[in-house]
Amino acid sequence: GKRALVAGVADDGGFGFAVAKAFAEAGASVCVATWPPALNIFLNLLERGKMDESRKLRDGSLLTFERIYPLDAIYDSLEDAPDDVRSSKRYKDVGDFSIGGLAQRIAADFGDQSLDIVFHSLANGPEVKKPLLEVSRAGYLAASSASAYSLVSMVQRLAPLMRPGGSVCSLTYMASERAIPGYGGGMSSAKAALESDTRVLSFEAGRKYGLRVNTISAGPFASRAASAIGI
Ligand code: ZID
Repeated sequence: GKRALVAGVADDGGFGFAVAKAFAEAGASVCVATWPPALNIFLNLLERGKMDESRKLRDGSLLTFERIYPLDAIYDSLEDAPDDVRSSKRYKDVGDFSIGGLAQRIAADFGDQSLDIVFHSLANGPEVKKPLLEVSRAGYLAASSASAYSLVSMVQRLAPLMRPGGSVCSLTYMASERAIPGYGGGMSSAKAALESDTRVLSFEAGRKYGLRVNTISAGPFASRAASAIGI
């Protein structure tokens, strides 16, 4: 069977969960990667059965995750994370939460050529409510780091673990190509980068690894992230 990794699942209310569920319905085993600040809450919800209704698959069984990895996609290696993050409550006990750490864990758990699908369903724009006219350099770069470079880094580190013919996919938003008020904080810029990077990565990773790289421009969905901007 196929194995999928969905990065950016921390509850049952976002695209990542729905995508993970669809992969499971199609017969794949599904691993997810969760932002450390949200990891404990997610594990608690799972354990206490709070998501059993949404986990229900067509055959009556419950969606289960083969692994739940910690992931903070703004770090490529553990050394990149500042000490105050590494020693903070939500991060200190989860092990290597970087993208490099994720790749190492997957390689250790399943070996090389063990992944068929990598689905990137994460974004973060700390100043998303600010129009571009008011966005700080730090806010703009943070949005690009979490929402665009994270894909580049994931392909760099996970493509070598993927089987030829495998597929990488992310989610974007039309504000990359049209001016849409309310999608601020440099998130429109980050999505434009994500879309351009998708074209270049599909060329490069297509040739080097035989992979496909795509992005889907999503419609509105009242996830946790989207509720922050009033969707
Ligand atoms: P979500 O909150 O369920 O998922 C985002 C996840 O990212 C969360 O689990 C976070 O914990 C995680 N995360 C944040 N920072 C980090 C980090 N540094 N490292 C690791 N994980 C992190 O929200 P979602 O399902 O809306 O988002 C999933 C993807 O869909 C993101 O790429 C979105 O940009 C994208 N998307 C969502 C929507 C939407 O409506 N929900 C739209 C387009 C694209 C959209 O914004 N009209 C208006 C707006 C929109 C569409 C139409």
